[in-house]
Amino acid sequence: LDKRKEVNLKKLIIPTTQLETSALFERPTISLAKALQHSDTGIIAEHKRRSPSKAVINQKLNVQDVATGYEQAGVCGMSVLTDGKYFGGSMDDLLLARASVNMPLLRKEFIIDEYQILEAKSYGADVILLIAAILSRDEIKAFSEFAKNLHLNVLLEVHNEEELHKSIMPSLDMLGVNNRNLKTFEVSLETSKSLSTIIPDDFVKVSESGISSMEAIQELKNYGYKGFLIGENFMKTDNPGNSAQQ
Ligand code: IGP
Repeated sequence: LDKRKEVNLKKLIIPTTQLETSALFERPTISLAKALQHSDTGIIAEHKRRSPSKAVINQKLNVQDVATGYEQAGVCGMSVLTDGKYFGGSMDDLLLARASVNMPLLRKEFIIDEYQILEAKSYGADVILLIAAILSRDEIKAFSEFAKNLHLNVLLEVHNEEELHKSIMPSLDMLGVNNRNLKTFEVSLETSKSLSTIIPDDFVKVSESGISSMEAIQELKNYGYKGFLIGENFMKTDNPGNSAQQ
């Protein structure tokens, strides 16, 4: 089942009018970009059961416990994978995380349709991810403006210079550099370092993937990064909240 088919089926089951009248749709959102600007740790901790690169990471824990643990650790925000096919996530995960914590929540998803943005808001997200590798400049513009109108933050993800140049626009709040190549799954923090100089200063910079030590975070801070998206390193342990505390 590809994303397009999945979204079209969802539209038949829960029409947009229903999303827009849900109770959570009225909830005032929390800005992750602001939280990152005022934090000295900058950690965005992810809930991730499995991934195409690693298969099983953690299938035992429930999302409420993970969310509560992360919040107690004092992270800036939480990323919740909602993709089922590759990451074993669901919209229920987002909803359960929302019911458990008050920090900013990112819906981690391959967004290809405005419907998914309405859905994110009505399931309690504060932030959406847009991935430059799978979107045109026009789509990035339309989706980010759509999200801004709903008072959601937008994190735009890039992996190379070309994607970055294609994506720069004022409707984005945060620019994320994915250290993982989505085609080869190779991870290198050098990607964040080399792209940092060409990201304009008005965006909050986030480094994503493959971060596993305080030293790495310290180093990335020297390159201007304010946010650090960490999944596997926390999720592979029995107590992700405890791991996020260190
Ligand atoms: C987290 P890691 O290596 O700490 O588990 O990575 C996060 O960056 C990664 O899950 C991710 C991702 C994505 C997943 C970054 N961009 C896009 C799915 C889709």
